[in-house]
Amino acid sequence: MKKIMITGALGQIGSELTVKLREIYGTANVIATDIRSNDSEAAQAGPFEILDVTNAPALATTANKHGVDTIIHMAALLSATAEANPVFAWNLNMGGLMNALETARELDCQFFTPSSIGAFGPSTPKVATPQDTIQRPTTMYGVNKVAGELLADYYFNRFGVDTRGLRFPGLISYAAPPGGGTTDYAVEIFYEAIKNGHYSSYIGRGTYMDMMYMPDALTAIIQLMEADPAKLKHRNSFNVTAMSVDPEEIAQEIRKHQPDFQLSYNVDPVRQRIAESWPNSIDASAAEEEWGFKAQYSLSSMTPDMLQKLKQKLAQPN
Ligand code: AKB
Repeated sequence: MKKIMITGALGQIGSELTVKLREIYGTANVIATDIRSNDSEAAQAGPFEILDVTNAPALATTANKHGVDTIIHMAALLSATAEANPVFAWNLNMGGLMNALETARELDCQFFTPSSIGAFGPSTPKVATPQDTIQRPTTMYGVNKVAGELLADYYFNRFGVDTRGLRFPGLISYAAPPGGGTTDYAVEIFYEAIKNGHYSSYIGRGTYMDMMYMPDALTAIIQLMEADPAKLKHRNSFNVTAMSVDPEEIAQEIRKHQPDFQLSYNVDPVRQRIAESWPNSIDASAAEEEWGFKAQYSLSSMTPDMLQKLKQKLAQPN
């Protein structure tokens, strides 16, 4: 990776990834793009372009103009929003991916796109879900993710595009909020703990899903992109995880730092159904073996850091 273009760069992952990649590869070498701008560091402190990824010529022109050799394609709808707008989700998630892959093929770029635990479904083994297993998701997001994994593998096998991907669990972070995901409760719970001392969870007690703290997700992207291709048996996409938790376990951990924190439940049937169709825990041993993945943060080491960073953020004037 020498000159990198990121789509969806102002989203939850992109806004932190852009800053981190600029630290490593140089500010001028990381071109952030998104459908709209904002006042974040990712948009303001380096090259930024407005880009709608469903506009194929615009995507190709932007990548060409900056002479990029790597495309990190983040622009997509998350699971709950995709479920509410399935046609739009198909057009954005699949159309955007196809356009980005085509540009990568034309410009001979290395390519990253995230998959998700959403690529699994109710018939997938639920505990320690293997790397290679049944993938019959029942959500539009999951359908997009499975098709996306296959499409990215197709571009590698058919055209030799160096495509790589990760199946992300829910990502917990304080810089930019997630939007429209099923696992967003695991971020909201920290905001509400600090702001109100109470959180009403839309995901039910005992519903386990994998999660990961954002620093581990960023390291994993960079490590995979820098990995020796000769060692990769898989490409799209690797299971990665740091913890398998339910709302109760997160609340218990928050109470170690904020003993009065209260958790109640007001379960949202749509997001609960999505969560129940996903694994309780996934097995990341292929990522560990093929390119050395190892998460640094557990629930207990992440929680004080997340609370402290979020308190600092929320104390700042808007
Ligand atoms: C979502 O909940 O939609 C995402 C994901 C796990 O892919 N955070």
